[in-house]
Amino acid sequence: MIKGITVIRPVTSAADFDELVSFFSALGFEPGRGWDEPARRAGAASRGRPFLAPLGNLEFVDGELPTLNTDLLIEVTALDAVHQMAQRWLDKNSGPEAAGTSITRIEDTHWKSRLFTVQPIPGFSVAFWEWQDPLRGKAIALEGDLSAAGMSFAIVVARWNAVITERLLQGALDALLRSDAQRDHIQVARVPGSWEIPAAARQLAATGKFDAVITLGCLIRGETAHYEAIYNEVARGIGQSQQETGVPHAFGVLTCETLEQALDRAGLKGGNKGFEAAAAAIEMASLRGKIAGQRA
Ligand code: RBF
Repeated sequence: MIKGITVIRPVTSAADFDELVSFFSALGFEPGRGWDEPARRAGAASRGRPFLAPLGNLEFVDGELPTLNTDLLIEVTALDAVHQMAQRWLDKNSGPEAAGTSITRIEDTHWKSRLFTVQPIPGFSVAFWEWQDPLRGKAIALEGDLSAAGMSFAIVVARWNAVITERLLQGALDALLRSDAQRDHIQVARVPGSWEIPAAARQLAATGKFDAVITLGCLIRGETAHYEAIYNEVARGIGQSQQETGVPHAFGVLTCETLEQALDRAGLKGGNKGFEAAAAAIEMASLRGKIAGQRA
């Protein structure tokens, strides 16, 4: 139910607002959806520019505070690089002698971290910090890695609409090999059409030889009678094989209105759904190993 935490910082002038937006953009923050409200009464126009962070904490502190100068703390990786970027922004935008702006050196804190504070405009300061032990800052979530080293994969590819599915296959192989899978640990199985994918996927998964199965096909609505019925059965069959064998199955069966749309999704370089399916397979195979390891 809880979605996120927003910290609001009122800014007193349009120039300061623009400076802060420039500073946080320069540091590489992901911009959120900004807003501009026209004045509802005289002089009451307002605007907002959110900057997004992947994690937020609301922290109550009883006792010594993490920093004396600000209550806005931003955890980062590569603190030295962030310090350099902040310094560079200050040099460019406010000049070294500009009154009211400042940046401290990076210093150790009393809580096993390193921290610096920067004041990009007078009256606004923010602290950036990083754990001394890099593993401390790791996300709490259990996540798969994108290394396929030592893993085995089966790829089931439909021959129907081969102009598309061969591209998906190239994308999938590209993702596996670039993630350190070995060629002789990849088994490609060809089937006539998407309809046949689930049965082959199931048989391959049941051998227990593969860490993941990647399914590739292409159904084009305009050219496929009973499109919905076929598609539903293919999706259900692949899902069922995954659940009953416990082997991750990546879903790379395109469902498109037209051939042109299918070609778009099978882009050899960018936007190749075969590549994406293979990346998902690697991640899920890795996650499965980690979850199994946790239980042991
Ligand atoms: N297979 C696909 O992978 N994509 C399609 O778009 C597709 N369209 C089909 C349209 C018709 C009218 C028929 C009869 C089959 C189609 N198939 C398609 C093949 C299907 O997946 C399967 O290979 C065959 O029906 C043989 O079992």
